[in-house]
Amino acid sequence: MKSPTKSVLKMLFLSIFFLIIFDDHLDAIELLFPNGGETLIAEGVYTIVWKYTHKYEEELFNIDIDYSIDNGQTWENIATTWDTNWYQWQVPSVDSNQCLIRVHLFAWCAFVVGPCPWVADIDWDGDVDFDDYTLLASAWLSEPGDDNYYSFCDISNPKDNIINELDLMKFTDQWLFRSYSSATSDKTFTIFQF
Ligand SMILES: [Ca+2]
Ligand SMILES: [Ca+2]
Repeated sequence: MKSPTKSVLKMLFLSIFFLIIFDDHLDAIELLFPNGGETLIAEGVYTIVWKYTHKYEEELFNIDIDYSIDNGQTWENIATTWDTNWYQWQVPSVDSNQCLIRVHLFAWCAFVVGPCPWVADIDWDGDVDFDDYTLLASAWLSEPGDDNYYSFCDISNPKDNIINELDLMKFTDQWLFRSYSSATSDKTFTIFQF
């Protein structure tokens, strides 16, 4: 049986390893149209198009679409949609060459209250980062009944009522996972009113 000290050392070692290696941001969204330089006619109907990837089959995405006519100083919501990559937009009656579109995606899980169960987002704020790591570390090697036990740190599959390497492995798999992502037009576009 390992001593707690050895296990903590191992945890620190693994932590340094994954902090260096696993720096990818998942579920990025990319706006394709309008992405800057276009001229749209006021009150015309255009298709806003974006793309994104699913990291997990089980997750669903809500997508908020906003527009700005003052280069991002203020935003108006166009619609909230889900799990699609386009939206037909009737352009408002405005005249501006300082227009932007912004799409914001966030993941959720059907029939689950709280964070998606496969996400090591221990503090439920939408991403897996140092704050979650701090919670995991403070519950390290604890079991139910211990003062420092925190059940949301038991993210191993299956849950086994101890916070140990299995939870850390799960955590490293999901390091820097984010359940949200935004994309804005690269440059302004024009809405032209006759
Ligand atoms: Ca978090
Ligand atoms: Ca566990």
